[in-house]
Amino acid sequence: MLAAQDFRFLLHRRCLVLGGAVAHAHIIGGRVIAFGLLGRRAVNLDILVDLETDAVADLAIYIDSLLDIARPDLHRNDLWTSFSVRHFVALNKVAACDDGEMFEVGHDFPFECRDWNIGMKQRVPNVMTAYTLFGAEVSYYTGKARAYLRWRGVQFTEQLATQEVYRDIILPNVGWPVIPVVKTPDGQIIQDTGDIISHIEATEGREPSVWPETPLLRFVSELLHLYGDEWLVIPAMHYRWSYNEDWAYAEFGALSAPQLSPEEQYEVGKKNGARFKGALPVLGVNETTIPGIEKSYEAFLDEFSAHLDTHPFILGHRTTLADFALFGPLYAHLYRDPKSGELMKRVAPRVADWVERVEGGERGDETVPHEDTVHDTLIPILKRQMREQLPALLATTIQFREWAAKAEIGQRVPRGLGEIMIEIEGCRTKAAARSFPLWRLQGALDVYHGMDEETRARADSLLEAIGGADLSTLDYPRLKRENSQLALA
Ligand SMILES: N[C@@H](CCC(=O)N[C@@H](CS)C(=O)NCC(=O)O)C(=O)O
Repeated sequence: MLAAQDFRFLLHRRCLVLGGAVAHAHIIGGRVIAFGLLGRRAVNLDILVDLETDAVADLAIYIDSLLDIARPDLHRNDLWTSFSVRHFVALNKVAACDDGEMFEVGHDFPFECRDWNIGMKQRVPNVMTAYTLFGAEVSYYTGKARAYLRWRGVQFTEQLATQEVYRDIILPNVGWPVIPVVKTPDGQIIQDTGDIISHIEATEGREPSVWPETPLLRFVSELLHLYGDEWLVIPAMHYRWSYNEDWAYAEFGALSAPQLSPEEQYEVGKKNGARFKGALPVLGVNETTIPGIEKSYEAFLDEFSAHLDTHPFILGHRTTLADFALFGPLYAHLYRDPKSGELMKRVAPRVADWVERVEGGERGDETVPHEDTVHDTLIPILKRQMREQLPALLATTIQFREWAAKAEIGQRVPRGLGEIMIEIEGCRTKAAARSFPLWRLQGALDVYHGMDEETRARADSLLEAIGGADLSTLDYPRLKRENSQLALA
């Protein structure tokens, strides 16, 4: 075991690409707890670097030590010559370069390392034009936002959502403790990954758009947004809290109180983590449903693997919103949590590979427009979504209509509206009727209702084929976003 403090590293995340091989490590409470080379692609190296100290040498020594243990077969001197470090994400620090110039190290910042020297190829963004992402590596929706921001290519730095950040930034601006939160270059604070993505797409106007160009695929991307955000949260939370509980407490503690000892962090993490673990009954994760959740998740992994056999990304040849949406559950919880990651890498290495590619900012081929057809290999996943999530959504709309009938326009919609029954692979249980999924569903239905007749007919055939025909006539009172909350429109 390496003690991180030996190298004067402070908590942060990194990606290292070592001539195509990748070193992977986690540091919790100041200790490296897992590392290894992942074969061919990059990855997060959760190391902690204080670039204000003797960073270059420290980093090199640290990586050297990791490699020594992880891959003693590799000859270090050979590696250093081709060594480069990509994606120095979230290093919200200023580093002095050899020639004395100051750079802020931020998003996607390439370093070249030769003979232990790191030369900086690209100046970092002016802070005045950069976004700040407040979040955490352990967080589902932060992973989604980070992958999007990195792909979008906007300048951003990431700041850990410590207790102070919650107190000074999140609570005063958002009103409740939630991550991720983005601060825009003009000082606006935005919560909700959907709002963050829509805002940046609209203000930056970059090409290609995160949404596929064609209307049917755009609809499918919104359906999968709904699935990734609001249904795959069930297996994500189950695997985290059933198989990675202690690890999660250590992570929660390390992020909110990095200054404490590992033992103290664990205690803090246990307290903070209780709130998240407490969501299990809300989601319907219990002894009755766990067998169904595991069966469904493993089948989903098979289906997604089969799709990835022939298509690099969810909608085909390039990254879109659908990838970021599924990346939410499939990264922090189901890939990065150690036990869950083991499962994914064992039973669905293609999915783990996709996670690494999306995490690494891979874009695919952006020169070819999408054809407006849904690949056959996506159908089993959409069928699974409709089979499991649609009944829960329909039941939630009933509760929502009842609530709305007594509410005023503009009234805040409660997060939970009552109780519904959910069913996953034959396992039935009670769960909360959560209102937020209706917001994501509204986004998908708006695309559906905006289609021309010809596209709508194709969408109807798709819905018929996947068991989603009920969506075409579904109608419920409209929702809007106000002050980072849902309100009755
Ligand atoms: N719809 C929100 C969900 C954000 C969310 O649930 N974040 C989690 C962490 S990954 C959280 O902070 N939850 C606190 C809570 O639900 O009370 C988004 O997309 O940003």
